[in-house]
Parts: sequence; C-alpha cells; structure tokens
Amino acid sequence: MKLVVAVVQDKDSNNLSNALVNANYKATKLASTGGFLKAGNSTFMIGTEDDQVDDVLDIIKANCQSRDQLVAPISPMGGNADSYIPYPVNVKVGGATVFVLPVDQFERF
Ligand code: 2BA
Repeated sequence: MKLVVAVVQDKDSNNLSNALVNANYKATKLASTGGFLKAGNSTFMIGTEDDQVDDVLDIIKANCQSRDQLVAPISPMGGNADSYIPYPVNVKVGGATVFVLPVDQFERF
C-alpha cells in the first residue's frame, strides 16, 4: 500500500475531490499553507494499493493545472533592505507537488 500526498492549489481542490470520489478512491483533504507564498493551498492524503498509484497520479494530473502568480513585494521593515525587491515578481505555481510514501501498516477501527 502507498500513501499519496499531493499539495494542490485551492482552485483545483474541489475538482480533484470530486474526481477521486467518482473513481472510488478514498481521500482526506487538509487545509495547508505554502511556505514560500504563505498562501492557502490544499493537501490531499490518498491511501491506495500499489497498482492504483499510477491511476491516482493521472487523476491528479488531469485536475490540477499550473498557474502564474504575482508575488507582491515584501516590506523590508525588520529585514535586510539590500535584498528588498520593490516590484512584484512572477512565480509559476505547479499544478501539484506529489509525494508517494510506502505504508507499513494500515488499520481502520
Ligand atoms: P509555496 O511554498 O507557497 O510555493 C509556491 C511557488 O513558489 C512554488 O511552486 C515555486 O514555484 C515558488 N517557490 C517556492 N519556494 C521558492 C524559493 N525558495 N525561491 C523561489 N521560488 C520559490 P511549486 O514548487 O509548484 O510548489 C507549490 C506548493 O507545493 C508550495 O507552495 C508548497 O506548499 C508545496 N511544496 C512544493 N515543494 C515542496 C516540498 N519539497 N516539500 C513540501 N511542500 C512542497
């Protein structure tokens, strides 16, 4: 068994939830925050059999798209003014960042 952990953009999370449920996969969605943008995103935990991992990855790929996001300049107050960038910077946020982990044991009580 594997645990697929996928960090996706909030805009895609409803579609992904629905697609996983429709395909009969069990998933838990957690509200999360990106360390860099400090913006909300969604983290899915999907426990699945080894031979279904590729199908789950296909569903994630089909429902999550990358987007460009403008990052507002961060105030230099309290920080180093030398590294202050006074203009917005364009960042490409991926459709999904996915980890596939082995599961030693799985129980449902
Ligand atoms: P954030 O950390 O908010 O990052 C959003 C996007 O900002 C990233 O998109 C990347 O394009 C850019 N970025 C991140 N750190 C950067 C840095 N130090 N310098 C320049 N640009 C940077 P993605 O790579 O597609 O990541 C989307 C979200 O997935 C991340 O949101 C984070 O929540 C999660 N993530 C990405 N890589 C991860 C990892 N290795 N471990 C855990 N979570 C990760």
